[in-house]
Amino acid sequence: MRLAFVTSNPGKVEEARKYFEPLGVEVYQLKVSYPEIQADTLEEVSEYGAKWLAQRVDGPFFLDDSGLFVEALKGFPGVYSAYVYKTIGYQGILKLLHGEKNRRAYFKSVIAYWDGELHIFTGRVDGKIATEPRGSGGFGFDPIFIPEGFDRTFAEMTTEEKNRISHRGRALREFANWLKENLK
Ligand code: ITT
Ligand code: NA
Repeated sequence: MRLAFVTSNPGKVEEARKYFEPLGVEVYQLKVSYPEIQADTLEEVSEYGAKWLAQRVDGPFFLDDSGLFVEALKGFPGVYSAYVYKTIGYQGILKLLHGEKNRRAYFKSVIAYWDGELHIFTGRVDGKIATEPRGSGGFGFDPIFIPEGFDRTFAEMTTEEKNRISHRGRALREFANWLKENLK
């Protein structure tokens, strides 16, 4: 089976590929841009995007909308994560948290799969924001995020390690389990 992943982000594609490879599913990147609406939740953003794409893309596809939610910043950047990353970057988040004791944060991923109907799969990982960036793996905010139970950032992990515990890995697991049940 081949699965189209609509995204501009090669880091996400790499993670989905690594996840699905052992299951005999080939993931390929479909670079079609879609509107990301301003909404309160990642679910709303991904649902709107998937329905918009459904009218323009042939065949099944999935997309992934993710965000980093920082407790001391009342959930910011959250649904604004892509914009924040492009503007102030992870250094900007570190600056906003300078001197802050509460470093708690979580990542969340919402995968929307369209096969004529919409299916939503989510995953979350709790952790904390490091005081300085570490590591060169991964992408985005990975150098500043330390998942619970570890002392390394996501950027200091291999893709396989990150997939085992990450928001995206968890959403991909739900997605893969659903596919197993529904493609019999
Ligand atoms: P799309 O084309 O798939 O939308 P994007 O990079 O814009 O790619 P998102 O809107 O889902 O993706 O991501 C919001 C931001 O959060 C973006 O800057 C990402 O780099 C970052 N991000 C998403 N997942 C991440 C992860 O697993 N680790 C670190 N940063 C992540
Ligand atoms: Na995006």
